[in-house]
Amino acid sequence: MRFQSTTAALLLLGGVQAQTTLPPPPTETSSSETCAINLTPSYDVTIAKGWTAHLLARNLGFARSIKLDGRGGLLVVSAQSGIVHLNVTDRASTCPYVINNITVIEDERPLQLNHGIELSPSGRTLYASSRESVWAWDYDPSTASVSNRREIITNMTNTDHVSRTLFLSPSHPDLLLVSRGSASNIDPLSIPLENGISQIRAFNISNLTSTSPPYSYPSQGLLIGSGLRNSVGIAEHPITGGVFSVENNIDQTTRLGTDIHNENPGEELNFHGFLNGSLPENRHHGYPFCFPLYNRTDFPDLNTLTTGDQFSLNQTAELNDETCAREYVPPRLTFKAHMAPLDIKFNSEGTRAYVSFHGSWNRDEPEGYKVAEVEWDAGTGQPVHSAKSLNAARDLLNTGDVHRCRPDGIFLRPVGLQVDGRGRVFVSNDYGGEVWVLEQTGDVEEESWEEVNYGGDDGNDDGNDDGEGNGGGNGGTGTDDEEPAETSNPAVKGAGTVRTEGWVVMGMTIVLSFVGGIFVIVA
Ligand SMILES: [Ca+2]
Ligand SMILES: [Ca+2]
Repeated sequence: MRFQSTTAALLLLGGVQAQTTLPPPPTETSSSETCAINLTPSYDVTIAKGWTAHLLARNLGFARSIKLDGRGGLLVVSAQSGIVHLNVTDRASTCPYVINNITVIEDERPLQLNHGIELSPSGRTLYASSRESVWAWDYDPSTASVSNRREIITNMTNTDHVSRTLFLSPSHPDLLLVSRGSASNIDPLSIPLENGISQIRAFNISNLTSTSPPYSYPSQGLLIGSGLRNSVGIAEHPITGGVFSVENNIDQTTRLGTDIHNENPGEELNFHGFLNGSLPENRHHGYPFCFPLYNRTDFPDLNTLTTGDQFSLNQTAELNDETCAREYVPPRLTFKAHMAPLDIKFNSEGTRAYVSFHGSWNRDEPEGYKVAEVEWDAGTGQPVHSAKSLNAARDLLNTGDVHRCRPDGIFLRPVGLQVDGRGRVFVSNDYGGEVWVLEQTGDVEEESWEEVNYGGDDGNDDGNDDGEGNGGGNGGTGTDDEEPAETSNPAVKGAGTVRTEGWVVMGMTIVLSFVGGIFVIVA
């Protein structure tokens, strides 16, 4: 995220506001019609067969990460406005709705909370982050109030990527994981590990007192992963405890002088090992040297590269595709370029993970603007799909027409995810200031899971691109996590619709290139 433009967006979107018109309580039980009491979206979405979606709340400003407090509260970080508590109830229905909103934390400059939120297992300590620091408060869920603020981690400020995702490990709740992104697209500052840039680090919070000095991010904590350009979503598999993150990859990419930015590199799902002391020896995932191939079509100097293999932008004696394969950990899965994954959350069984894709700005044909699911093997704790898969992410909730995702309108840009005890998926939307709820109500269509790989053993090497339509058009003026647009006040006319259509979905001018160990401007 780049927040100099976010302030304007907040002003235009109105910041956090009390919800003044509340829906009446439901009068029926267990009926899809019951959810008609909820809000009507102002734009179209499509939802996968077997799932329902409805809009739960709006007027939440630039809604980023969300957290269920275990007492019926959904906490929402509204960037640079504060944290709001939505009192969510089902009453006799399976359709959640919001009774009221309570402001938990006002915009407390110079805090400037902008993305991350966590709660201790007891639900009594709240954590939230700014670009510079992580803060903790005592939290009372019965009154949605905080007290005793203290700064626990600091020294994280840099330009460009300023969201600091917080993740408290369920298996090791003494460890708070914090992700810090790069200061530019291809950032030489991320190379020395002591800069603490493009890393995930874990901090022991069990021994902190109210008078403990804050940790310094670059020099303290346990290194979970490096070479991670901007890994915004972190999750732990509920059965095995394996830690994964989703990473936003570089833009405006060229290889050997050829523009490849539309289809490569892919976004990444990375595996970080376990917090029980068995972290892998090699924790460097490649950035800013190596990047994963997604689409092989017309890729310069392809040789034997397949989807998921990491490549270098140029081939030198010091840095080339072989170096990438030898020195750096490849992603566990690769997703279509520029979809901008911002969160990942598992279901309780560990059989699937939900991923929010904020949406693209750096490609001609827009992609993302959706919530997808990725199938997982609960026993191994690893994705079912191979690292070569082109379609590991299956769409659940999509923007109806991504070509309409322009800065002058409200549309779906999913950010934070939460899964409740009933398996429902809560989704925040920063550009709409909204929260959606997804619920599986029937069987999914298994035929939609046809596997497409590049290379590998299945022989399916047909160059298909995940069934992406050739919709033409020239949308994509939306932005991804790192560059929110200067939005104008959305004036979307009329109400949108929620359609069930199966799995059918509805910059920067200077480029740094790493050549022979030196970063050069290639324009
Ligand atoms: Ca990588
Ligand atoms: Ca990107």
